[in-house]
This record gives sequence, structure tokens and C-alpha cells, in this order.
Amino acid sequence: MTLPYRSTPAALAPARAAEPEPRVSIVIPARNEARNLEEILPALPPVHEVILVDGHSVDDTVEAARRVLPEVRVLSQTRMGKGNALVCGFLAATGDIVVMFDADGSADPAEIPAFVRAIVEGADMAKGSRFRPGGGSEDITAFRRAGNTFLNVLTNLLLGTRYTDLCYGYNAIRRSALARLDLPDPDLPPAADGALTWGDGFEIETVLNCRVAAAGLRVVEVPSFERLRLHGASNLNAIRDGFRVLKTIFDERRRARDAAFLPLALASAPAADRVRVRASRESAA
Ligand SMILES: Nc1nc2c(ncn2[C@@H]2O[C@H](COP(=O)(O)OP(=O)(O)OP(=O)(O)O)[C@@H](O)[C@H]2O)c(=O)[nH]1
Ligand SMILES: [Mg+2]
Repeated sequence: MTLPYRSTPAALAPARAAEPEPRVSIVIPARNEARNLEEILPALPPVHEVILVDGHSVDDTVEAARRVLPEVRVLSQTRMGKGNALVCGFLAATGDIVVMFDADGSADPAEIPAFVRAIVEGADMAKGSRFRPGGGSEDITAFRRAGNTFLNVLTNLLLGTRYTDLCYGYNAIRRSALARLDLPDPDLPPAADGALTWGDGFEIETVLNCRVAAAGLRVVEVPSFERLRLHGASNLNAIRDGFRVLKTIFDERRRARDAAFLPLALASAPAADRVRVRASRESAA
């Protein structure tokens, strides 16, 4: 089941209904996930392509992937971080719809059709949510849930969105929409001091969620159940990465305002919000 986020699905369906079956690219960022890939790759449904973006793994991630799914396309990411890996995968993808799929076993392949359906029915982005009825998580701790809720509320306030799960990695997007998001260029060199380039880390989902809203794209939330990681350890540090997400929200708010995108993003917000945004833009001018 999909739930409307901003647009009225009934108004969108007629225009899209005649589209042919979309080609689906599954992009999997993976850093030391050999054992998990052995279990998840054979469980994927048949799709146009599966792209594994290796993050300088020191186990046999690439060999394991090729062993269990010989047709997998394998890339090496250009810098560090999950965000950079995803953008490398987006650029290599050739399908109509790109599904972002974690390699740790937390994403259920059986949910892929729901993400694809949401896009076929008119969304530009199908955003997974653990907090919609029908969704859930075996994995999220109380601390992370509280942090995610705070960051989610802040984003909704500052960007005029109505998200229920800001920091979730299971999403799908129409590939043509990616060009409108100006994501960090994977061909740029890494910072000389070794610092993670902004957008290359776990803040990538927040960057995506803010930019699709700022660009006025249509988002539908899809209830999703996050399973426990099968093997190995998380790469995420809740405090360090939480602060990166917090800074991202303020940066994206500024970026949206500077680009004069915000009135579009707030097109369906209450009139009082639109007035407030206009007033703040004028006072900044
Ligand atoms: N290529 C690449 N993949 C990464 C990198 N960091 C994380 N990943 C992958 O991104 C996915 C999500 O990372 P996880 O470490 O599971 O983090 P998370 O899902 O946000 O957090 P948990 O809920 O703790 O699992 C996994 O498939 C990781 O292997 C990286 O630097 N490069
Ligand atoms: Mg995970």
C-alpha cells in the first residue's frame, strides 16, 4: 500500500497509467558485506540490473557478490561514505527506476514491488517509512528513534515537508528526477585533509529528501519493515552522523531559500506557512 505525501494520486494516475513496464535498477552500497550479500542477492526479484557499489571493502564483498549473482554490475566508489557510493550507483544506472537497497539484510526484497508501484502510479520518489501503519523496525534503538523523530520534525518545519521517517535508507526514485538534485559530483577529488565530502556520508538520505521537496517533486511514503542486520556491524555512528544530518537540514533549508525553490516545496502547505516563507525571503533580501 502506498500513501499520498503531497500530490493527489487520483489526479496523477491517468497521465502515467499508459507507461510501459519500467526497468528497475537496484543500487546496493556495500562495505564489508560479503556474508550478507550471499544471502540477500539470491533473494532479489528479477530486475533490469543490480549494481553493487563497493566501499573499499577488505573482505570478499565483490567476490561473494559475483559468486552468487554472476550478472551483478560491480563498481568501486570514488571517495568514501555511503552517500558517495549511492551517487556513483545512480550515475551508472540505466533503468527507469532506481531502488536504493542496503546490503546488510535489513531491507526486505518483497517490498520492492510496492516501491516500484508507487512510482508507476505517479510519484517521483517512493520513500520508505518505518513509521507508517504497516511499517516497523526490529533494528532501531530508542535513542536512534528519538534522534530520527527530532530531525524529522525539524525537517518538516524548515522544509515544509510531511515526512514520517527522515533517515531511512530504503527508497526508490525515478531516474530522470536525479538530474534535478545536483548531488555531490563523484568525480571531484576527496578533501586534502581526508574529511568526508558533504553529502557523501549517511546524510545522503536527508539530502535526497530535502532536495526532492525543494524541487517540488512528488513523494509517496511506502510503509516498510526494517529487519535486523544479518551479520557484521553497522557503519553508522548515531551521534556523529546525527550531527551531520542536523547540519544538512539547515544547509538544505538555506539552499532551498537561496534557489527560490521554497515556494514550490510549500505549494501544498497551509497558507500561513507560505506567507511566513515569503516574509522571511523578503526580509533577507
Ligand atoms: N559503498 C559503501 N557502502 C557503505 C558505506 N557505509 C555504509 N555502507 C553500506 O550502506 C548500507 C547501510 O549501512 P549500515 O552500516 O547498515 O548503516 P545503517 O543501515 O544506516 O545503520 P544500522 O541501522 O545500524 O544498520 C550497508 O549496505 C553498508 O554496507 C561506505 O562507506 N561505502
Ligand atoms: Mg543497516
